[in-house]
Amino acid sequence: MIQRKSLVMGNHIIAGILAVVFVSIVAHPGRPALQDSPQARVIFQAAERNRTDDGVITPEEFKDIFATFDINTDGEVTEKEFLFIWKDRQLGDLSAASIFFHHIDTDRDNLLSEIPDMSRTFYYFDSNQDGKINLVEFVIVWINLSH
Ligand SMILES: [Ca+2]
Ligand SMILES: [Ca+2]
Ligand SMILES: [Ca+2]
Repeated sequence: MIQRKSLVMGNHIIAGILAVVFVSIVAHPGRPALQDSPQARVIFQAAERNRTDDGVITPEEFKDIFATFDINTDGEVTEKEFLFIWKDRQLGDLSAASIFFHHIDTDRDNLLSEIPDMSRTFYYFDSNQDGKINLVEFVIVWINLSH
């Protein structure tokens, strides 16, 4: 239950909202117990500052992440490119990378493209559908996608 009288303005409300988001997602039946990923936090912090240092990943910043993986800049990311950058940036073990790649290849053509894969993936990350990806959204979905 929310204790309305104890709510104070500002960061406490934001922290409270994030806590509710966390709890509502974690408490969802069938989901694994709460997990954290320091790697995902590091990626988030770097990615969200790419254009606007505002604590959220915008669609433009999300495209920048995609561009990082598109080594030959042909607009598509192959699994080979994906694994190469994953390894190069030390994002974790390669079996997780492969699982991640195939989860976000939403049309299953073994290539990641902006349409439809990245736009769907952005939508998937953006749990509260406010057009931005916050830290909590990012970490939770990142963990789900790499397992
Ligand atoms: Ca940002
Ligand atoms: Ca695809
Ligand atoms: Ca969001």
